[in-house]
Amino acid sequence: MVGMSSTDSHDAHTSGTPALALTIAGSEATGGAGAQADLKTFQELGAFGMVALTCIVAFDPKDDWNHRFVPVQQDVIAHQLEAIQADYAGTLKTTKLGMMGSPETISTVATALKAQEWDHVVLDPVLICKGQEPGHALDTDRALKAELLPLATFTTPNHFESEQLSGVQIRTLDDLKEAAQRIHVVSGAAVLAKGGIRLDGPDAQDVFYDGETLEVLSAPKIGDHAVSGAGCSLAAAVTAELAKGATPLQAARRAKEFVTEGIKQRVAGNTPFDALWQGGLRRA
Ligand code: PXL
Repeated sequence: MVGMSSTDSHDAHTSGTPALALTIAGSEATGGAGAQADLKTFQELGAFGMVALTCIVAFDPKDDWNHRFVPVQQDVIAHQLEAIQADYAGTLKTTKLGMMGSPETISTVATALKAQEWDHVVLDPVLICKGQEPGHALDTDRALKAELLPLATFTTPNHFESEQLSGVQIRTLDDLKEAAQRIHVVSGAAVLAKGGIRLDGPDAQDVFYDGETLEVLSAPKIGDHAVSGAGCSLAAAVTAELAKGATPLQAARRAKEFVTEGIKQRVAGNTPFDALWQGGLRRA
C-alpha cells in the first residue's frame, strides 16, 4: 500500500537514543545493494546502523559486470559480531541478515545470533548470487534453510527464493499467496513474498502473511527492469521500522512505500541495472 502519511511511521525514538539496527551482509562496492543499501536505508528511516561484513562483491566491467566474490574470514566475521554485541548488549534487539555467501559464514552467524535474545531477525534469503559456484550455492541454500530460517522472525523472499523455500511454482498472485503461507508454516516468521515485476499485470505485487493477516501490497510497476538494491532496501526498511516499534504489517507497508519511491528516483550508471535511491521519500 503506497501513499501512507509520514505520521504512520513509527518514530518511537524521536527523542533521545535512536533505534538500533544491525545488518549482517556483504559489501557491494558500487553502492546499489548489500550493506551499503542497508546502512543508507537505516539512516533515512532514522535508525542507528551497524554492519558486520560477510563478504565483498566487486562487479567486473570487463566480464559483463559479473560478480567477483571474496568471503571475509570466519574469525573476522565473528570478531565484528563480538564487538557489536558487546557494545550494545541489552539494547541491540533487531538485526537483518543479507548475503552470507557460504555455509561456513551461515554457521558463524547462526552461532553469534544464538548468543543473545532478539526481538526481530529479518532474513533476506539471498540464495544464489552470480559469481558463485552452483554447487557451492546449493550448499548455501541448504545451510540457510537449516540454520537461519528457524531464527528468522520476518523473511523477504523474492520470486525465485519463494519458489525454493515453498516448493510452489509461482505464476500468479494466488501462487504467491500459497507460497507465502507455506513459508510461514515452515519458518514461523512473518513473510513478505515479493512478486515485484515478475508477475504479469500492471502492478508490482507482494504478499504479506504472518499467520493471521494476508495482505497484498501493490503499486504500479515502474518499468520492467529489476533495480539493484530493491530487495536489500526493502528488507532493511522493514528492519528499521521494526526497530522503531512498528508491527510487522506496518513495517511491510512502509518498506513497500520506501522502495517504490526509491525505484521512481533510481540512479543510472554503466551497469545494465539502475540502483535504487534510498532518499526517495524525501520528495515523494
Ligand atoms: O541483491 C543481492 C545482493 C546482496 N548482497 C550483496 C550483493 C548482492 C547483489 O549484487 O552484491 C553484497
